[in-house]
Amino acid sequence: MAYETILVDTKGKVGVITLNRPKVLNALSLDLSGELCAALADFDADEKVGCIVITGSEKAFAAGADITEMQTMTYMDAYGSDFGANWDQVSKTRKPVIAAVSGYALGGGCELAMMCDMVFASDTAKFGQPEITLGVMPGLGGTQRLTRFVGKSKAMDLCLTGRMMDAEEAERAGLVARVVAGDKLMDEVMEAADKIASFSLPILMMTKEAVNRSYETTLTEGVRFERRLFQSMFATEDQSEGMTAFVEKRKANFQNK
Ligand code: DAK
Repeated sequence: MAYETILVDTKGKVGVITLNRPKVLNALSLDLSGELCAALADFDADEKVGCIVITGSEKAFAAGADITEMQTMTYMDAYGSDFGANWDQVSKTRKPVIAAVSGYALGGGCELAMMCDMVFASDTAKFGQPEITLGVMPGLGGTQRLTRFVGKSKAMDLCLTGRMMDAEEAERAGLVARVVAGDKLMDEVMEAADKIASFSLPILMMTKEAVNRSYETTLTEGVRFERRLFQSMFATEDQSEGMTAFVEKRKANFQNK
């Protein structure tokens, strides 16, 4: 499918989506969100893809939702179209998704990064929820996900002052998994994505589901859910292959079965 606001590529078993509106720092327009969700759904359905990467440019992952589109929006425009609901597709993606962030990840850009399963950041990355400066508040999960990542005090600091935090602070706070020198970001991301994609896809998806469940449930229920999933893995050929390969001192050859 031909896209206008994103670039889509497959490298080995890794699907790469690059946000591509450089003139407006990858502002997240309605068109872009539709194309991003469509590309994610395609990669999710493609059995040759085991991991997905979302990235932007060196200057900006994304500087937020497109302010020019929202400027004249009315309440009925927003409510009537359920503005923003399509973004749920990002967190519904069942395969692992890595956000590779360079430069600005602001507003919806920061929220998009947080919808992914892990964030790798270049040392130039800047994260923030500056919506307060525009007379609104975060609306794509910022007040909820950011609080779970960095805790209440820092989430309040970021949402109420609109300030940006750099990559080092974001890593310290738990928002970012790894900080990498700018020119090495995509190498490190692709190395991790290749590694992830080399494992059994159903087991990866179950692992992702279990980690995400920890946000939605009590510890007792979460541990029970994890145990049930773990037990179910003995019904897969990949469990047998993985453990047999270890015993036979060879590399496992997973078949996603
Ligand atoms: N939207 C539209 N255009 C943007 C933009 C944005 N978010 N960010 C930057 N641009 C445009 C600029 O207007 C400029 O365009 P021209 O003037 O060249 O035509 C171009 O990108 C380059 O930007 P600057 O000249 O400003 O570049 P600087 O390096 O000087 O500054 C900056 C970079 C990132 C600090 C600055 O551009 C900036 O402050 N940008 C806005 C950041 C921001 O406030 N982001 C939050 C947006 S609100 C929801 C859906 C979405 C959302 C909420 C709810 N629902 C559906 C429920 C999300 C809301 C947001 O994200």
